[in-house]
Amino acid sequence: MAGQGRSLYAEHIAARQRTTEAALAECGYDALVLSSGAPFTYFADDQEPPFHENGHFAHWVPLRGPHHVLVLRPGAKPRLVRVAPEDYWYEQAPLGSPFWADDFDLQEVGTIEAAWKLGLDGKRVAYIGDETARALAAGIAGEHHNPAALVARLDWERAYKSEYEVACMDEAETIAAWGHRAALSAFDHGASELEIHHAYLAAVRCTEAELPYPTIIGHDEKGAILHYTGKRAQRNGRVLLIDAGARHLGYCSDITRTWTRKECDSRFRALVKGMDELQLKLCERVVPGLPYPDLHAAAHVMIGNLLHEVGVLKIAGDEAFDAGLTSPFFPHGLGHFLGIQVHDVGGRQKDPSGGLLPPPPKSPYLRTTRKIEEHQVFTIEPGCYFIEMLLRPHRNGGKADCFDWKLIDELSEFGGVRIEDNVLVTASGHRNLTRPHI
Ligand SMILES: [Mn+2]
Repeated sequence: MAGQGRSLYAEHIAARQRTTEAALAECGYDALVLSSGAPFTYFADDQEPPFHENGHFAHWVPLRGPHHVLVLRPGAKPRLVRVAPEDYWYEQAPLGSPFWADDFDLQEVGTIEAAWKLGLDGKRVAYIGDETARALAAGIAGEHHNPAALVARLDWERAYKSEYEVACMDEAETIAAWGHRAALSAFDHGASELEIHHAYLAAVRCTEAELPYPTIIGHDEKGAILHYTGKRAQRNGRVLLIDAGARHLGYCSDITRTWTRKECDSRFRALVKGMDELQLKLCERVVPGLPYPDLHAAAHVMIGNLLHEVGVLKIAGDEAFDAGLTSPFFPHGLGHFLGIQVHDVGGRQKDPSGGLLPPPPKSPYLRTTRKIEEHQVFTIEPGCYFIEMLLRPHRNGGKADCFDWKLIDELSEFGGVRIEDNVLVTASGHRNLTRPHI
């Protein structure tokens, strides 16, 4: 990252310093220690899941790997201690000259113990991370580990993306789009779920463990399983629902597309086309000041209207939503914050001090209840699925004649449709980060 990117990063670090200093002052601390985290093993095993750095640490610096320590104090350059042990089991690549190095008082040590020589005696210090035993040994009392009031303030700030972060996310969109285009091409040629997955990985040029989340690649009826991670070998699906992202410098993209081949039922194809159109209309409604749950409610009505047009529902969208008849088709939230974590922090916060806004009772899975504001990045991902478990209670319910059950049974073999873009909130609306690419 050179030139303009370099100055964007300097601005990002200056903003982190400013917001951290304010949060420390409000919570009565003199310093904050963050560590990148410790790997862990499965029960009774010596194998580890892929390591993810502590998000609070990753918010400052894209330094990969466990056990690094960052010490933040008001008015002082952040001190970053990189743990680089002599080791022949794992690669210990030299750091080189990363673009971020000048923004830290950077030190390299050979042991984890050396990284925890903090030099903060007599200060009121908070620690955020999972290496609490080391923090305790370094003199930070347990009551100052992950203090809720401080974590809430930092989570709140993470919702407002700096220009550096948006540039990282733009790149993550570009990379994921390579994968989505390769997946579409493979699907058009009749590839299996497993082959499409491999085509995706080859195109994004990373391992599966480096993706922000496991790919969801479902043909036909499997598209109705919201987190389907099976990878079947059968070829020639008629529908492909693919939900897959990428990472750049720790920042995620999260994109879903639903594609059909000519063998797919024309009524299901109308559902896919209608979902694509209404997804864009929902993006157009994004504006600072709007509570995200209002957008979620609008999605229910629009999806209800689409189901009405296709003939699945015999009543209009607003009536269907009021009667709870859109939820069996759209049983998840419209979207979530996106950033270092694919389901990023802070989406249900009412304010910086930690108050929460619960989701509406009809939509318990909605992850974003916060008011929409400039610089937020979130997903807009309306969907519609034929999920027998959710439809069954309605087959003999009081509103059973509001549904065309014959049509539902005919369309069920095509699974479901979801269209997901990532959007940045601007001063007057939004910028769609995904559509320029796929
Ligand atoms: Mn998503």
